[in-house]
Amino acid sequence: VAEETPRSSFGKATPAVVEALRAACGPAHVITSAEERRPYGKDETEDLWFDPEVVVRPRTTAEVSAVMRVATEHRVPVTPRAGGTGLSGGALPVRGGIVLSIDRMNAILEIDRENLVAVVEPGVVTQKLQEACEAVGLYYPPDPASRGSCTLGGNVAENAGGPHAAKYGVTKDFVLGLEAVLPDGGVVRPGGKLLKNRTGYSLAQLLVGSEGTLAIVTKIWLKLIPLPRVRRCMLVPFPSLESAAAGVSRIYRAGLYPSALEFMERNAIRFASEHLRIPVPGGDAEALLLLEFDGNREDAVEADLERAGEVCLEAGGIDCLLPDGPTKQEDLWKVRRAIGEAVKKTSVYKEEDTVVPRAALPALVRGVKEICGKAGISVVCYGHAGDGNLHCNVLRMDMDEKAWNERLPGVVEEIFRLTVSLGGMISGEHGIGWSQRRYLPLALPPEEIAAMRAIKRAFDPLGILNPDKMLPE
Ligand code: LAC
Ligand code: ZN
Repeated sequence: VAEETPRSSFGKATPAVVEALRAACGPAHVITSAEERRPYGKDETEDLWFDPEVVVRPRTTAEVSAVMRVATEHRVPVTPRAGGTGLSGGALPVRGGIVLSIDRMNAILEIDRENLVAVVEPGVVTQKLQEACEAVGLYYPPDPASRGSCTLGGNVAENAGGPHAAKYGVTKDFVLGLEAVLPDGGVVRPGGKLLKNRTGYSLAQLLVGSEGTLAIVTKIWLKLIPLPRVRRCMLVPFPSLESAAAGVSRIYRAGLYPSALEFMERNAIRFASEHLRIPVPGGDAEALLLLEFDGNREDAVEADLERAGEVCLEAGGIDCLLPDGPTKQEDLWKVRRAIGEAVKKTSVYKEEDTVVPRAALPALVRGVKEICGKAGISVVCYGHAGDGNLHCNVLRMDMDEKAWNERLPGVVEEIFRLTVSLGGMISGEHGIGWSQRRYLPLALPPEEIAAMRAIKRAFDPLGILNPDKMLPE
């Protein structure tokens, strides 16, 4: 198993490198001033920041390729950057070097209505594609909470999920093909407008979720589906976290298949509702489930919703609250999507993205609360219950910094050990990146980590592409 690339073997962004980058992308698209570089040193992961030496904003695949040839020649580390909304530090330039931002590569190239395929550049904002699809009666379901500012390239790099993954799956389930630039500047184009493809290794699928450590995605072929004409949601308050979590498996056992099934504990919804100043009914209950059903026939969707309401009441739900019209329904989703941001405003925090088999969710929720309770640390839980994916935000609140720093690592480790003991994994959709890499050995056996290191080496023998991410030291 290869060692990490030693720090000393990386090159710096010397004047010669900067000159070569200017030749590659045009001088206007190479940023060197400290002030303009600053925003490229962070993403949405806690308050982490690293200063890149230089930022490049290529417009074409050929320019990305030229940048990578410069980086390879001078052994300068490159951190690819898309929307900068990541929650595991994937876009942090932890070794300085070059930040390669794909924000200018933001064209929707084609929405092919015969083949139901969208062809896009990686800098397209996810919601923009969704709106363009909806305008022609098509649907691209993956919808991370940040869909208004994240981009499809970042979604591919992180294999992003979101509420509608419960029915439709995550980003990987929609990627049919990719164009990507390898660390040495070579270009690969696995897949395309093909719904099936069994020709060689599935390179495109390997790159999905590789967190920008293997190649830089420059074009994406995405599967689309017809837009469901009807969408209805319902909010069900529960008296306890566990009863809400237990309600989730009962819904599936009843033969129902919601298009979204979200879990939120009281504080999660309260923070977000106050943050947006949008009131949410049922907010006094310990926990809430937000369910959505979709389809093409109003009566069928309503029938599912009604049946789900009965099941929730049997499971201990207090009430079934139906938003009155599309605006109220959209408000509810706005509040749901704002939870992460609202929690962040409330306190210094550490975000965990646990995932377990759906039926183990009640045990996970109970265990997380117990672990944090014992340590005297606050935690607010919410997430994609239909996927068994629980976001646990551990909050410092008014705890003094010293106690927080002492207790936090132990708490995180205990949460992860519990997750793994329940058959789960330490990230469902946010990735490992920089902030979780040290925990990878808790979840994966040495043989698997060794296989991953071998893959990394095969793509990136110099270790220049997004170093210090995903794989542990
Ligand atoms: C959410 C993001 C944080 O579910 O994944 O809100
Ligand atoms: Zn989420």
